Formats: sequence, structure tokens, C-alpha cells
Amino acid sequence: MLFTLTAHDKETKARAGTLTTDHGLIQTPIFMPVGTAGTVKAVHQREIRDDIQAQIILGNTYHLYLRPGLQTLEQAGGLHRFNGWDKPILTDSGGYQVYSLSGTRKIVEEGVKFKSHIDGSTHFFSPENVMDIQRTIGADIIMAFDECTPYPCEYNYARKSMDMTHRWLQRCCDRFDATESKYGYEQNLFPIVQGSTYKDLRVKSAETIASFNRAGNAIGGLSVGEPAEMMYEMTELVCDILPADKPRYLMGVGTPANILENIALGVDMFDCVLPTRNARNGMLFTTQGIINIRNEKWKNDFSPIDETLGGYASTFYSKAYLRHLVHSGEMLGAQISSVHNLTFYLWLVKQARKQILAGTFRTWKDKMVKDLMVRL
Ligand code: PRF
Repeated sequence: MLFTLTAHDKETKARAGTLTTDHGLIQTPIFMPVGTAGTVKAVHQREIRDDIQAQIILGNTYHLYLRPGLQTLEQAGGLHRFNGWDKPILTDSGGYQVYSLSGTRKIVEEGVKFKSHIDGSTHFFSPENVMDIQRTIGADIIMAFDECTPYPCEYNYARKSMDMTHRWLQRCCDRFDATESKYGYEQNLFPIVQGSTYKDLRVKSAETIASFNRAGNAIGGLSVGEPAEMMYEMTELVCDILPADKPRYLMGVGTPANILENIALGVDMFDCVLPTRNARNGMLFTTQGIINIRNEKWKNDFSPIDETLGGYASTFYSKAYLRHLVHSGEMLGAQISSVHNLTFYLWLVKQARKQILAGTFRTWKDKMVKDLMVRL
């Protein structure tokens, strides 16, 4: 997988690059819409491609393994064939979902025993079978099996957990390298830095992860409740150690401000449920600031959702109409809101890239961070 860097910002550590996969190019920095169960919730493939203009979407090993299951995915010829998305896909390893979704779980050296959130049945994930499962799902980028520690986390637990994540990584690599892609295109394995909020652990983890020399690297265990400043401190520390010539992916981040600040620290890839989840609750991110579309304030506001943004959903429908849909519990409300928020997130990273290329990123970023978080 080729990664070429086109520009480095002079005032920050931001970069603009291009990642080449067998399913097409990804221009970084990029935001990846989350399609947990093989669907970006409430959004058609056509909208993801044409309106939102996503370049890569996410899937989750945990969900896809439980439903529809590996037999169906394999018979379909992989997730791309199953859901019709022929551009790049990344799958998370389940190393996070097992902890956040499955009520009862037991973590041992061998792997994690957990109960399905769907029917309570018992399952086991190990570094080896998570590689096999991700081979069957067939994403272009697949993630190592890790443990994401909670915040706050006691030092000794964080250290032991990180060491185990590193041992699991060796097992992931061994299995990955001993197996092949099932559908004829290249897959790439990204390892994940852990270490909670402890600087010495983060340094050790970043050095260890870098030494595996894979096609790209991820930073996990952040945006789990720690203050934003602490997250930025950890990202900066880790980005300075991870190789500069490989893409860096910050997992599960975040707000528009979080994304811009982390781009400034050298992160290239992001994913988060925030734009889609919040859309379903009536919270919209716009170029003017944050809107709660349920508010009385929008009852008779017939202006477009976001004129500046462009894009079909954001310019065709009015705030008053969307508020009506959301109030009436109409499904279209969630659909329009989701397309709008994702259009905004993809617009944001595209602007960031343009500003990096133009050499104006820093001043633009500082202004945007303030403007975008205003509540209207
Ligand atoms: N590990 C994995 N997936 C993740 C995380 C992690 O630490 C996070 C943390 N924000 C989100 N998704 N495997």
C-alpha cells in the first residue's frame, strides 16, 4: 500500500498525502464514516459516494462476525461485494467493541471470551481468529487485536495491558503473514498504540509499534473520557515517534475541533460515530456552528440547513422542515441529518487538506476551532 506525502505544513505538524489501496485512492487527512454493521446507518451507498464523497468507510469485526456471520460474508465474496461499496474499507478488530458492547467478558493471555449483545451466546476472540475473520470480511485495511484501556486506568493495569497488546500484535502479524487475501486484492494490517495517559507507556508503545514496520499505524485508547488537552499531549508524543512516511490513524476521534487539532499534530486518518449518532439525536454540525434541530428556534426557519456547505441534503431541505420530520419521528429526519453531518465532516477534512496545501492551515484551523463549536 503506497503512501505519498504531498505537503507538510510549516507552522504545525499537519501533512497532506495520498494513500493508494487496491480499491482506490484516499486523500489525507481523511474522515472515515462508521458503517458498523456493513451500513453507514440511515445512509444509501449512492449518498455516501456522491453527496458525502467519502473515500473510505469502516466496518466492525465484532458486529459482522455476529451478524450476518462469516459464512454469508464469504459466500458474498467479502464485504465490498455484500454491501456494494467498491471503494476502500477498514475494519476495526473488535478490540474495542468487545469491551464497550459485550456485557460479560473475560480477558486472558489467549484472548477474550465474551457474550453477544444480540442473543447472549458465548464467543471467543483471539489475535489469530480476529485476523482470520478480517480476511473473510476482506477490508483493505484491517486492525490488530488490542485492549483499549478505560479512563482513568491504574498505571500497573495500563502497563500490563499494553504489554499484552504488544504480544497480541506479534501473534496478529504471524497469522496475517501466514495467510492470504481471499478475494484477490491486497489487505494491510495496522497495529495500535496503547498505554493509556502515561507518557512513558505511550513512548514505549509507539516505539514497539513502529518496530513492526507495517503499512500504517494507529493510536488507540484515547477519546475515552480523558480531557482533550491530555489526548492532544498523547497524540503529539506518539506522532513524533511513529514513522513519518506512514499513515497515522487516530481511532474513534472525534468532534470537529478534536479532528483539526489532531491533524495539526500529524494525524492522517479519523473515524467516529459522532456525526451519525448525534444526527439521529437531532444534533447537527454546520459551518455556522452546532444546531439542535429540535429547538423551537427553528420552527419557522425556512433557510437551508447549511448553505455554505453545499451538497444535496444540506441545501435542498430547510431547517423548519427537518425539525418537523425529527419531531414527528419520521425516518427521513434521521436520513437527512446523517447525510448532512457526514457531508460536513468530509467537507471539514477536505478544507483542512486544501489549507495545508496552500500553507494557510494554522490560522484557518485556529479560527475554525472557535467558530465550529459555537452553539446556535
Ligand atoms: N482500539 C480499537 N478500536 C478503537 C479504539 C481502540 O483503542 C478506540 C479508542 N478511542 C476507538 N476504536 N481496536
